[in-house]
Amino acid sequence: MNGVSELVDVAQKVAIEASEFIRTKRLDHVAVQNTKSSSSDVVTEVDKASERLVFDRLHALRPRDGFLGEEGGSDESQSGVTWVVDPIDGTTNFVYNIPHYAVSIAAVEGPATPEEWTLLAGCVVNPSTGEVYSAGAGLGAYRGDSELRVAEPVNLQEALVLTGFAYGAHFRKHQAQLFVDVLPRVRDIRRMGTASLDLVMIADAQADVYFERTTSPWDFAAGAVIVQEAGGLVTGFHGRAPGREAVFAGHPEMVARLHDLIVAYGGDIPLEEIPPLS
Ligand code: LIP
Repeated sequence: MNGVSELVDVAQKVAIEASEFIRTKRLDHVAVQNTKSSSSDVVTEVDKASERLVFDRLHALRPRDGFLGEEGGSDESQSGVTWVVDPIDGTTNFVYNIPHYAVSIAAVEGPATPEEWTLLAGCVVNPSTGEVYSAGAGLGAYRGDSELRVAEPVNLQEALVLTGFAYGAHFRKHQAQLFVDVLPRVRDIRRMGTASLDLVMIADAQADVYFERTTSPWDFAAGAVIVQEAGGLVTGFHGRAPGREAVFAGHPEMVARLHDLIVAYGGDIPLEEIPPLS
């Protein structure tokens, strides 16, 4: 697609600069500045400063593009392209100095909602390791210069499953109950704490399949392009678009297997029907 490789270059350049900014800031003490949807949903000054940096750089390089950022940054698109940005994905890991957080930058065409967008380009950078994952639609997915390929399918009993937990306490209770049934039927699960890095791990065959609910567009947009370009499928429940209700990612066969297991145990209950904590 015309212009996609330029979008990949821009995403990489800006994500690497933001990653370096974050890495330097992490050398100092980092305090939680505020909480958002719940006491688990933390934000620091560095999240906000990183988003400002990404916004400014993208605006300078591509002034007609739109912007949608986790920390509230937004700008209408005049070009049809919008940047979907998580300035620090995995903020809890960042606060606790666990070296597993990321900058995630995607370019999408059309409305910046997963049901309507076309994914064009994505870049995910882990500041702690310096690893740069990127992909452009039709151009393949890479970690540095190495091309990525999702793992071949295995039986669920031999599958390493990545997942994440929502910030709302009642969602967490439901997720914990669901995993009572899922955990004995898979090799193991990992809750690494950074959705964008979960997705690049899937693209890099470091795990077999990913499933999470309540994810926001900036959590998975860049990772989704990378998984798709690595031969994987990113989808929601019952063939619907991925989004807040669910994101599955992996080899299409693995996604089908985990999807059916989750559905068999009632894991596809609509989010608004999950009961409040008693
Ligand atoms: C977080 C994720 C994490 C997921 C959380 C949240 P944040 O992003 O990447 O893996 O489970 O629900 O979305 O809030 O640290 O940018």
